[in-house]
Amino acid sequence: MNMNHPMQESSNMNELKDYGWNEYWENAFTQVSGNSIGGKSGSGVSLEPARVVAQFTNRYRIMTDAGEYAAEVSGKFQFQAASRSEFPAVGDWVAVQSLPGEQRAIIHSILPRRSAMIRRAAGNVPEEQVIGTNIDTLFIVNALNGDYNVRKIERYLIAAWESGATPVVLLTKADLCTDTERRVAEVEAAAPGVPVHAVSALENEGRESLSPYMLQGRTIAVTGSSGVGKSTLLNWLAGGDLQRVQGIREDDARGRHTTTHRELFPLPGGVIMMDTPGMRELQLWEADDGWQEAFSDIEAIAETCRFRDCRHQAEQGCAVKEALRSGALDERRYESYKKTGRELAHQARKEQSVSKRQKKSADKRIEARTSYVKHKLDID
Ligand SMILES: Nc1nc2c(ncn2[C@@H]2O[C@H](COP(=O)(O)OP(=O)(O)OP(=O)(O)O)[C@@H](O)[C@H]2O)c(=O)[nH]1
Ligand SMILES: [Mg+2]
Ligand SMILES: [Zn+2]
Repeated sequence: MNMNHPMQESSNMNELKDYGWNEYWENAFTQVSGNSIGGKSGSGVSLEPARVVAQFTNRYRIMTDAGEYAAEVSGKFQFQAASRSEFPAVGDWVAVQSLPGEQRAIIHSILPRRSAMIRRAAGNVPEEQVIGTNIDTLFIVNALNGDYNVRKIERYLIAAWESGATPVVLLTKADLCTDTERRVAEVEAAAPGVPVHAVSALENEGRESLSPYMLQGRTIAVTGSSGVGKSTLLNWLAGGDLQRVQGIREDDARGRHTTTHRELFPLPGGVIMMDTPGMRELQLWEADDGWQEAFSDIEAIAETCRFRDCRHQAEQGCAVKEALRSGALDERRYESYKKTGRELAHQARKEQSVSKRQKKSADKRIEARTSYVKHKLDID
């Protein structure tokens, strides 16, 4: 054993503890690396655990127990990854080979994710993009000014429920709003089972309502459009300026992104927060379960329709139609339910046709190879 190696002190993983390292991850690491910390993997490489703190295309910043390193994935990893979502993302726990003299490390594998927030990447080819992983609580942020939009919150909730993280809706800039209570109630009606809190970082209001989430070792990710106050929220909760925020005069500059990459920050008290760049639009990716969960109230009403296969159109005894008539179900919410449902179905069809095309060309390759082999061996 090389006693000079910083990772040999496995009982003292202080740096990593600040990033949420615990027994669960220690076990997961042992499984993946096939050995204990500082031990050798099957290929003889000495592996250590680390957490991905920030990502810049193919380069990562990771936290190891010896401090922060720059990292890239190994050649084998790159070769074996079938899609972009299989590459490390911010929040991932990884097994790395560190090159201490260079403050650099090679990522060999990712420990199985406990949660993953995924959206459809921009572009024509359906492809998933991982926003963040191993998130315990997801703060869905909407500001109580021009940005306020219940339908947008519903979209985030679909992705959040699908991710495995527990969603919480935060309505920021409460100081700019005169009917906060009505809006909180409105969002609560569109977010069954989800806590909704109004806060103002500017006026230091509503902070205590967030304390149930600020738990030692927990990871909270903050998502929402640009300018809603995500980084301001982080700084406020951290009690210091960790992130740059938009200048006052830029406040209404739409499309201006102040935060440009995702990053983890350990806060005093032990919670770990992930700041993210604002999203112009959250494009949904495969999320049937998340969709059902986000609209569980409508699903519950539909269960009481007279016919099990009711399409809520002209059927007799349709509970959904009745709820819309009585006002128990908001028309706009029902529209949003149908629209997002159609969107998910359309996207699933697109993915299917792409995978069919991919399968076809794979079949062709196999066919070509087989006939080549047959030709070589002169058989039929
Ligand atoms: N009135 C008011 N303004 C706020 C509050 N919180 C944030 N702001 C302002 O909103 C603007 C945007 O804040 P940021 O924290 O940079 O927003 P962001 O969501 O991080 O934006 P991106 O990084 O671009 O995604 C800044 O000018 C803040 O000062 C608040 O509670 N009240
Ligand atoms: Mg920001
Ligand atoms: Zn019905």
